[in-house]
Amino acid sequence: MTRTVIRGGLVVTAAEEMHADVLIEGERVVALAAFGTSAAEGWTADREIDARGLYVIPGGVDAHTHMELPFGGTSASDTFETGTRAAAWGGTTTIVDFAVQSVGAALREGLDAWHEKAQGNCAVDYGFHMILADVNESSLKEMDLLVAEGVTSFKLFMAYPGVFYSDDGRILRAMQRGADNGGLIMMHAENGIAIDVLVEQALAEGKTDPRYHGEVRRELLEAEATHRAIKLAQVAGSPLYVVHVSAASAVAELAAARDQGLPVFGETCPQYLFLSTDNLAEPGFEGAKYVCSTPLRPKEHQAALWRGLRTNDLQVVSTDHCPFCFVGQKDLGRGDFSKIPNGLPGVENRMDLLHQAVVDGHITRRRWIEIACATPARMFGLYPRKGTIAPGSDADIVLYDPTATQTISADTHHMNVDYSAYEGKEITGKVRTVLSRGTVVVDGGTYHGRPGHGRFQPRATCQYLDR
Ligand code: DUC
Ligand code: ZN
Ligand code: ZN
Ligand code: ZN
Repeated sequence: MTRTVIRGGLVVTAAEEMHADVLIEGERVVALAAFGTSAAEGWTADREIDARGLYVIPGGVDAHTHMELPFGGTSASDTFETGTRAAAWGGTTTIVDFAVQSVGAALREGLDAWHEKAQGNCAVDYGFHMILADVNESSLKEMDLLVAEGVTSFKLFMAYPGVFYSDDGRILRAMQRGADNGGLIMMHAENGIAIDVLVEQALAEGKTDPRYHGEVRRELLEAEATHRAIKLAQVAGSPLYVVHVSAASAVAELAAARDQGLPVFGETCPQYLFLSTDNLAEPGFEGAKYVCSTPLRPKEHQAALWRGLRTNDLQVVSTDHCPFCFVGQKDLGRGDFSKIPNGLPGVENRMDLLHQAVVDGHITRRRWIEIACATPARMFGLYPRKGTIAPGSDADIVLYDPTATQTISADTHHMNVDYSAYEGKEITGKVRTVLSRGTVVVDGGTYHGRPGHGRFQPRATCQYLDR
């Protein structure tokens, strides 16, 4: 087995920071030792990696991606191959993507189809959540089987009537089943029925520009749905994970529930922390680049999101990576904002943007690792295999240069999309080297990975709950 030593870096995990050397055998971390000690100096290795001046951090865990998702009459532009390669470039070594149940079809059919897309194509490890688009007796039963094979979380939609939408009765049934089998219910919390009325009215008034996407998807309708989801989960005795929280009032709903001791969790995304309705209102059709759901909010909401991340009322930052090209895809909504495919690219940018948040003083260095690596791993049953650097963990490790600078741009990114939502943004910090299960996949600006290195990761149930 290849023995690798990473020497002289600052190891940062959610729990601690220490100047330590890391010993890897094959795909696993086998030991850490304070740097300069005789233990570490005695290690012999086939390969030594010099990490002086660098952070040695766990590979990022992005628990919310949509590679090649069929949506809005088109399909997300990153395949599992291109999207996981971009993830690796950005220091993310595990993604959890969403397999989709079609209405009238079995969960199995959807899951098999997503395995087919991913198998043999991924540069880094991956798992699946399952989108429940058709809750019925047989799909409820199938949930148990999926949990047993490591697909332990299920996304439901209060939005998108006619596509993914579930009514409250179906939601309650799925939550009851999840309470029983350990599956974690993930909620897209927006009142889609009300939103569709507002969409129709806006279009009738000739309001067709991208910025109206943000106006009709009202904050109140995110807060209302978040509140309703929490109450339904309480009735079902089920934990709840609310995805892509963007509104301050939705954070307040989560905080109130958590203060009551309810097992309610919240995720936000870099786009809500760094972008705003100002972007949606960019001239011409530019705003289409920023159309996603939940929508970007006025800038004032950002402070509540950062505060939520600091107080742990929000626990995870994932990307909801769902890229559509500006030319040829976002275009579908010229003259009708409701036809712009919803989604933003970001899987490559998350670790850097959150490091910038450390530099800017929004979060601490350890909190960076907690919200981007450790907590998503625990939330979705991957810890400590993923999300930390400890004896026995997979050697998914990033050497991160905290002083290097870079400018985010579509000219240099690796995602298969023709624009960047963060074009021109200057970042202090940059990925130097990325190991995925002990294999160097990125090193100093060169890609060494290959499709098929990434393996499916069966997951345990949520590790924040006693079962
Ligand atoms: N939101 C998006 O922006 N894209 C895909 C699905 C979703 O809920
Ligand atoms: Zn969603
Ligand atoms: Zn609180
Ligand atoms: Zn999503």
